[in-house]
Amino acid sequence: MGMSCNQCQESIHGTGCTVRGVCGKDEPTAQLQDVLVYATEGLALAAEKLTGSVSVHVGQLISESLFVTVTNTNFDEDAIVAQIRKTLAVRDELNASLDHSSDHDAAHWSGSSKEDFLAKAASVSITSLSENEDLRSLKSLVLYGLKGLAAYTDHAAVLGYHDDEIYAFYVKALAALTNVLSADELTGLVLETGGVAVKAMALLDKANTTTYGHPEITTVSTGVGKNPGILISGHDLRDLEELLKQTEGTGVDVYTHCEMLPAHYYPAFKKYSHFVGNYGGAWWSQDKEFDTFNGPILMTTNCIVPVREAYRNRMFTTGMAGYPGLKHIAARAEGGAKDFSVLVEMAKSCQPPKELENGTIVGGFAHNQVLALADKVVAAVKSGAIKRFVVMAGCDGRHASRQYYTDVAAALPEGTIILTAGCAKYRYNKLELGDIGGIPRVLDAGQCNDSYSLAVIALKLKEVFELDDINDLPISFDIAWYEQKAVTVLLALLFLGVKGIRLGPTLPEFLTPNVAAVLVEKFGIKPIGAVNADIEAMMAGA
Ligand code: SF4
Ligand code: SF3
Repeated sequence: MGMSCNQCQESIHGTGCTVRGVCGKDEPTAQLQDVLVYATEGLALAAEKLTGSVSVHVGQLISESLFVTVTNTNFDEDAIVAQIRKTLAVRDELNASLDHSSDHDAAHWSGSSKEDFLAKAASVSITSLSENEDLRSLKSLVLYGLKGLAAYTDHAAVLGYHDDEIYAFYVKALAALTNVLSADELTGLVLETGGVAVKAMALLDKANTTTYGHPEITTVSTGVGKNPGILISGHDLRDLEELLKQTEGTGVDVYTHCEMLPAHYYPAFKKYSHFVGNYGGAWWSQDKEFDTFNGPILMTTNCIVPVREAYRNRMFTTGMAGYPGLKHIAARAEGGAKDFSVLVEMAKSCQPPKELENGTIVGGFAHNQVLALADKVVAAVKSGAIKRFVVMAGCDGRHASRQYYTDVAAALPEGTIILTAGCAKYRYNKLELGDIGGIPRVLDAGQCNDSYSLAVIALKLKEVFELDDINDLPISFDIAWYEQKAVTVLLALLFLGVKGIRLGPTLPEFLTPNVAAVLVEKFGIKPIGAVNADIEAMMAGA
């Protein structure tokens, strides 16, 4: 039995990835990730038996273990095995404290070797979730929603923010996935995942804005300076903070890459004069950009693409990210900071980055900043200067079909504002789209989790315009997805009652025709179509 993975948008059509992932994940890595998910379900079954709330320790461990399995986060077999062992050890502690022996298959796995885990993988892959393909599809939707959720709760936890209710939901939902459930029960669980997703994004928003201030309108340089630099990618703001502190006064500049771009919008990071700009585009072009960057690269989370020799010895992972052969920067000790000195020392002997472009990107339109401009925005809607908002948040990816998003952005009529978040923005954030009365036509709220900001803005507009239904606003949703965080964001939008979302570049491979039909019927989800036809429909409110 080979690997079986269908969790992302680039999954092989018709079968999922069964030999080697399009992402570069090989069979043993995929199988160990399945075992890790299964072990995490075992932990949830043990935690479910406890009375009282789920401990922070267990909640955070669940977040970490699921996060490891998010697309393009961790390709390192040994790191995944270590996480399986850690998860099983805590499960065993819980069961011992309850004097409980579990009948979950993973009950006796504790002393297993990597080979043992691999031998068990076939029985715990995604296909084992249910023999019925529609039920399996619904379970997959829940599981992938939980994986994305886990990334967000892990980021919040890193900043000291936890939510008992979210952790209790992990336990309930993961335990439920091991049971036989009806389609109705699973549909309920899907919607509940969306509700918890809203909570998790709100929690992370609170963690980020309380720690680093509210994002402000910011112009970010895409050029390069004369000093050597360190490039930081992924989503972890605390790693960035510690890196900025440790590079201050060293003559080494810090640049953001991909989803770290929005860090420039936070007030707390503006004081660092060596935090100079953003280098490159979305994650999938890193195999070219990392080569010309010339200095060390730190991947704090996804998305990692197969690492080329040209920069392998300059690339580091940390947190839940991992890649075989790369040096991993260890977790911080309680109350301490991570030690990035190896990157700083390496940078000092590196050439400055080679210039790829020399422009600017404007962003920082998270909810607080947009609400500060609310009078202006509302007046522009009332005067007809703004005719429609189009939410184009989500992920970017490799497929040429994503040119659709560039073409839509370029062809949208002048009275439209694009609301974005996530790396989807790289398809159009360097186009000259102008402004409407001083309001830029692309408002970037931040990382994918900052899609929460877009929901807050929509809800505020609904209140200002005294509407009963969010769908009566002049807003269309034209979302791009790739990995499981986008699944989480999608479920959050559905929970908030958003209807008629266009989803592309393709609908998820893990949705069976029957499950897709339910989403179409209940929520009006539709695949993207031709650029002009979609624009015409969106402008007409369809
Ligand atoms: Fe394939 Fe995506 Fe799974 Fe990678 S994460 S193996 S590309 S489905
Ligand atoms: Fe991008 Fe990987 Fe999803 Fe945070 S960096 S949005 S794909």
